[in-house]
Amino acid sequence: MPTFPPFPRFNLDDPCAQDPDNLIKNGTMGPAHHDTPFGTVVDNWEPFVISANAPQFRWVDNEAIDPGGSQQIFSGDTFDAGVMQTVKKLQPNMVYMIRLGYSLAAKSFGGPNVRVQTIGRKIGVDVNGGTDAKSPNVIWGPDLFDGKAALNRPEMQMVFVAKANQATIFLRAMVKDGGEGENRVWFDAICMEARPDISPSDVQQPAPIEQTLEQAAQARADAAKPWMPVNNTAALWLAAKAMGLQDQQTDELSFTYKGENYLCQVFNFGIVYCKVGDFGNVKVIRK
Ligand SMILES: [Ca+2]
Repeated sequence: MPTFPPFPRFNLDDPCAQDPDNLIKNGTMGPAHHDTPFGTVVDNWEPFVISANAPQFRWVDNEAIDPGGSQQIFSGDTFDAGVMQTVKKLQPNMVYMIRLGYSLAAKSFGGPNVRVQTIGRKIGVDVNGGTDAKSPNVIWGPDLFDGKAALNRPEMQMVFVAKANQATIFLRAMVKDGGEGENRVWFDAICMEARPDISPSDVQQPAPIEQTLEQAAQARADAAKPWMPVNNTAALWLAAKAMGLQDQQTDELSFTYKGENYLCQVFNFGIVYCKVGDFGNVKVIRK
């Protein structure tokens, strides 16, 4: 059975992030970017924060390997955070390969970048397209704490077998040393392509952990696009009102769990859900 690494060559042409067949959107990491509560993040990517303290995010054009600048994450303190993108229109059971081409890590003591061994990077994938970086379903590659290594590292490559029509790619930075200096990480040149030449049976991949009913209801609520017309005579609505959850933010949303049909609905202070037909047994996930 082949093992990875070594990884096969990419079929995309370098700079691969600019190849029109790159499945990652805005793999050049800019220049288009948007505001988030943590700073600016390049378009088609969103920030995630795992540590209690959040670093700052910033699109920059000071360090990059391909055009359009790069995504920087920085803080004077320790942090564990990154950016993610959900890639859609995937083919279940197809093998895909991803590569973070450039991941520079350095400290600054008020001047040039100083390479250190206390800033790590790793890439991950949720093969179900989930967007929770803390989920045990995220498959993480190895840590790379070598401050001198930035370009086309095997640790920053991964093959995975798609299990749904979408998957979420995570680029994560971990800072161990909160002492002097500013900790900085740059991400650039992210590429992804289908690899029909690799058999899914040749990829060792942990099986996704089964969702609980509550997690399935939460995921469906997260995927909803409030605000929609609301059925305000229904059991879920009446139960939520009785629980004091205040105003609804979605209509009833249907989802399936273990082959059974369920409904959920998002309110200001929680998500209510029940099995279709079992309207006397409404449960709540309080926010
Ligand atoms: Ca770039």
